Amino acid sequence: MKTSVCFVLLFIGLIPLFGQEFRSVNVVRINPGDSEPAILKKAAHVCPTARQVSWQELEFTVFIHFGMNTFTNREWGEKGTSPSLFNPTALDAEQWVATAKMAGARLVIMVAKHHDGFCLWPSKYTDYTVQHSPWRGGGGDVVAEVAAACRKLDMKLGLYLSPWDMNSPLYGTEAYNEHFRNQLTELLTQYGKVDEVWFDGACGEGPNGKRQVYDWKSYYTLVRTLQPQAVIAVTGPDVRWVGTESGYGRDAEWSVVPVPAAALDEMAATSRQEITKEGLFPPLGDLMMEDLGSRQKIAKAAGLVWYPSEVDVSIRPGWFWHEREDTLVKSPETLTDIWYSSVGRNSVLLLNLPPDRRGLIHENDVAALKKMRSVLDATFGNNLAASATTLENDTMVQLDLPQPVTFDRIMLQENFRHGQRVELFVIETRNGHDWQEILRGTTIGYKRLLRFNPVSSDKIRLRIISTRDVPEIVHFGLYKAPVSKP
Ligand code: FUL
Repeated sequence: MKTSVCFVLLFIGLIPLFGQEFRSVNVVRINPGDSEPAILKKAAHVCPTARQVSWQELEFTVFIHFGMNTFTNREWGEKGTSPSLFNPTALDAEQWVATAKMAGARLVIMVAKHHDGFCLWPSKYTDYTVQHSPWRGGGGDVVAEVAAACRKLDMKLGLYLSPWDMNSPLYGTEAYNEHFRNQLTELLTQYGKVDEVWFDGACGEGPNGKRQVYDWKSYYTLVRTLQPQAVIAVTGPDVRWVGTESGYGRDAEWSVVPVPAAALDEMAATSRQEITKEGLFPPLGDLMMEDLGSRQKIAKAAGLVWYPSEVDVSIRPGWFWHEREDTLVKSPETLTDIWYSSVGRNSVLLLNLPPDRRGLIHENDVAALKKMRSVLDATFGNNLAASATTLENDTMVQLDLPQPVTFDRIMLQENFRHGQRVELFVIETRNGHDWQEILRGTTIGYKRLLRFNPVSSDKIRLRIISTRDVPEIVHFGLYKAPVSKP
């Protein structure tokens, strides 16, 4: 595992390995003559940018879908709905942010404009905003209230601005791109620091029946200029959509995935530097495939990029609040299962909490989140391996405990800042002289959480069977989940 050695070498930027020099890069080209070992080595040294590191370490983030659809009982809305319908009776953005914080999230993404075009801030580029609603006598600004609550409660702020706009008469013309950039500029200059900008790829028809050709590059450049620390998700270059809205990431989730040749060529054409720095290309290719980053996939790639997964899912069936769904809030057990299958599978969880017509997150949602949080705290608050003596070599970490412990959860973490390397591992316990396998897994990445029936042992080891380079395991913890009461 040679953590300290690798750290020092990476720190100075170069790692001499087998006579070749490998640098930490965010994007790398694969040359037609590259051998399989050379490709694996390149893949092992593709690393996150600073903004991708900060984002990954958030682990859990919250989405807030609230707007005209909340009042019309719709999901995508329609053009022409009167702003007079938007009238929450007790809107409390601090309750939203406090609920997210209580659940363990560290960033809240507010949907500032959904596909219907209704703006939750008083944009000066359209009349279709809160300013023309009865709420707060037309003097309200939901985005400002969420930003203030985030500042007060020490939470990060993210913003969602839907490129699809059913209401804008400019939609479907080149002028809409400028209109969109104008609205983006308002959002990114009036509300303080923004750490995530979320673009949906949906491209429906506008009022004139036309679809828009989005100028993504110009949107990305604007975000980089106005809020350089913000990641751009998921129709964006920094954060990848996991490919479903179920809450479940892949069993093998790679943060290093192929990048198409066209994107590399574009980078080369616009940059006088060699291609190692971040690019600004929209996601290309099918992100819904089961296998995105295996050896077979990267062997055929033109290049590789660090493009980590975000799992977005709603706590209810819909993204917006609907009264009929008050009884369909995901149970604490399902939410906990989603946690293991997203945060525990090398992804960031983005959980949607839609406020109701009062402008509050409903009591049922809050109760389910509280229970989920208490189960996770009771499980991961106590690492049973904290007092273990650790024995290590390049492909094995062994924990020796003073006495046997009973555990049914394992947390593994790679030093993801240096790349993602482990492809296959096994966990074993020693009974007498023999080592017994208790489970096998594929990728680790930023974090891998494993669940199994309780096991008691005082010697537990992680053996890496297949890896792309010397792995750097920075966490190997043992935990016990609370026994649920009937
Ligand atoms: C989707 C949208 O169409 C949904 O309404 C929602 O905003 C979700 C997060 O993304 O593509």
